[in-house]
Amino acid sequence: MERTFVAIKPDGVKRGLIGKIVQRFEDKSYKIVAMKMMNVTPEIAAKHYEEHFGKPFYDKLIAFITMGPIVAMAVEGKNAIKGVRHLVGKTNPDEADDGSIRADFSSYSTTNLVHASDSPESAERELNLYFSEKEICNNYKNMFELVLDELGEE
Ligand code: FUP
Repeated sequence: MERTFVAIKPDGVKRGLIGKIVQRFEDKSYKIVAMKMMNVTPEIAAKHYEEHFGKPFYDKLIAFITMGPIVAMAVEGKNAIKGVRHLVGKTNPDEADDGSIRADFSSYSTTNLVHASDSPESAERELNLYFSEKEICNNYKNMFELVLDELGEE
């Protein structure tokens, strides 16, 4: 099982898409083990996006992610890091696969609704940035895990 960090960005919150976006991850079998609505401070934003510092879109990116609340999530599942990125779609919604969240709900790279960690290292770093260990609720099994248990599969 992998754990990854996902955030519904301020555009997703303001557009009333929280439920639809969360549903995509649940439908795919992923388990949400932490979730909170929060405002991203400029300090957290700078840490989150430090790899983009100095790029032409950096200032707009920081302004956008701090302009209203996000919904931060820790999401678990088989190959969840790659799988969640696939459900989210490419950075530019016009290049994202049909059926991905970004392709279905956005046309702009800046306001592309969702962030998802791009590697195990990023996932660990971002989960630690947004959540403390005691906020993680992995003491339950979802329906997919219960079915796999019945089959004796991991
Ligand atoms: P992603 O991993 O798909 O979220 O994309 P990146 O980490 O490359 O970029 C992070 C965010 O920077 C994107 F979600 C939106 C913003 N961005 C732009 O606004 N323009 C660009 O050309 C690239 C990224």
